[in-house]
Amino acid sequence: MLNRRGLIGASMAGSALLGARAASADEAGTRLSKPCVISTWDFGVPANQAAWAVLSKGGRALDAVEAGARIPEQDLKNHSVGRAGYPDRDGHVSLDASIMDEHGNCGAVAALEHIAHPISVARAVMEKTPHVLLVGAGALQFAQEQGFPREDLLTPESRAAWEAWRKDAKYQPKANSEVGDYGKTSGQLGTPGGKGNHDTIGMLALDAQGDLSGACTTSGMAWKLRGRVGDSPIVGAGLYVDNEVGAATSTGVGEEVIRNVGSFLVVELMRQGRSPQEACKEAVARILKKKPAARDIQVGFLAINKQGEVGAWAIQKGFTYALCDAASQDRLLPGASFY
Ligand code: SD4
Repeated sequence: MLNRRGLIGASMAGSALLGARAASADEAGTRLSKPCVISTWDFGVPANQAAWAVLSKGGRALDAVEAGARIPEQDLKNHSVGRAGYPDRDGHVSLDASIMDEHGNCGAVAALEHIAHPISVARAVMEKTPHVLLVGAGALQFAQEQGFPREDLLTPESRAAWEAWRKDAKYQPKANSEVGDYGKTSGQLGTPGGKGNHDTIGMLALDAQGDLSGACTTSGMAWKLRGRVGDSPIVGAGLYVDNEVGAATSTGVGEEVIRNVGSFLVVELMRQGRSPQEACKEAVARILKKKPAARDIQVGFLAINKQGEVGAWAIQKGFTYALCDAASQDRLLPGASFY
């Protein structure tokens, strides 16, 4: 059996192979005080504030992450989560979300249309059904039975962006083939999964009782094939919480995360003694080792352990994450990366 030292040694060897450029300070991660909440991307800052309103009153991490995730879901300027999310290649806004609590309960929805708050539907799946994941028409039917309003989520702005994309789109049945040059031709979306084409809020909270929960919600990759489901609603891929150890979430090209069961891997690495930062780094290294071409796309992991230590690592520069505890409400940090 490998001890902690052996595992870290293996990680460093893997990182060296990848030509890691991150400074040693990047290895350290950050420590927050309890309660605290962290989220992916710049839009995590206002989301964290909504979560903080729950946490600062002694509320449960689960309530905090749901409240926080609902902020970008309802933000009409955010074209990557919830209402106003960019549609699939056929013009359907199709949402994925998952949520997980301190008891290991989880719920998720995938390819859900017409409901602006998939994170709350995911919570309803967790709390009101014997199931974990509902998809498509069944998820919509369930949401409506639960009283969630049905609405048209494609805003005029998102429709215009989709129509502009359609002019040149080749409709190849391949994930994100149309943005495969990372926006060099169109100048529009940028690196798949990167800033400008990022699509997920992953949020992790540690409450005053020391309990962890997580939420992850997205409209997925813009212009995806109809029916495509990413990592965000796949428990273990886009999100995983183990209240004994820590929690992790991911953003970026979900196919690469699913292949490596990324968030579960991060949590298991923390269980074996890695810091959140080391665990995120190793999970990204695993993706790159299996598929070196993944250096051209973006995947980022974010993690927290029971002690409030936080870590993040991405394939490329540009990943940001937001942190919030009593000392600092709106901190935004760049994620360390291999390239
Ligand atoms: C997905 N992981 O559907 C999401 C998208 C994302 O930054 O987070 N992009 O694959």
